[in-house]
Amino acid sequence: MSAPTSSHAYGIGVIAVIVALSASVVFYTSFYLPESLAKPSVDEHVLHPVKETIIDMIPGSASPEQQDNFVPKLVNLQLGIDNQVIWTNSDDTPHTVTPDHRHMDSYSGDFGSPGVVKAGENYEFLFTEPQEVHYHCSPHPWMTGTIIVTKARF
Ligand SMILES: [Cu+2]
Repeated sequence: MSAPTSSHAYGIGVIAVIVALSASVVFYTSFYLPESLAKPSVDEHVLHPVKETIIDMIPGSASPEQQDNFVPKLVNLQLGIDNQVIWTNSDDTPHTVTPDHRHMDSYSGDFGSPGVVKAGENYEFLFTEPQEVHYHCSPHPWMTGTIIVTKARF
C-alpha cells in the first residue's frame, strides 16, 4: 500500500521542480536579463577615474591656416586613470566634437557633442572600455583629433 503514496509524492516533487524552474526562467528573462543588458556593469575605478583629461579648442581654431586646434590632438587614455574627457572651447567661435563615424561606448552611449560647444562652454564624455575614436569639428573639418583608450597598464 505504500507504492501509490510514494508515486504521488514523486509526482508532487516533479511538479515542484518544474514550477521552480519556470519561475527562475521567468525571473531571469524578465528581471535580471533586461537589467544587465540596459547598463553593463562597469568597475568603480573606471566610473570615477583619478583625474580628468582636458582637450582645449584653442583660440584661432576656426582658421584653416592655424595648425593647432584640438590640443592635444592625439590622446592616450587609461581606464581608471584619466578616461573622463572634457573638451573646453577657449575660442570665440562655436565648435563641435563629432565622430568621423558613428561611435558608441556601451556604458556612456553615443559619442559626440549633441550640438555646438559655444565659446567658453564644455563637452564631457566618459570612456569606459578600450576603444579608438577619430573625431573632427563639423563646421571646420580641418580640426581633427584622436582618442585611444586602453586598460590601465599595471
Ligand atoms: Cu570648429
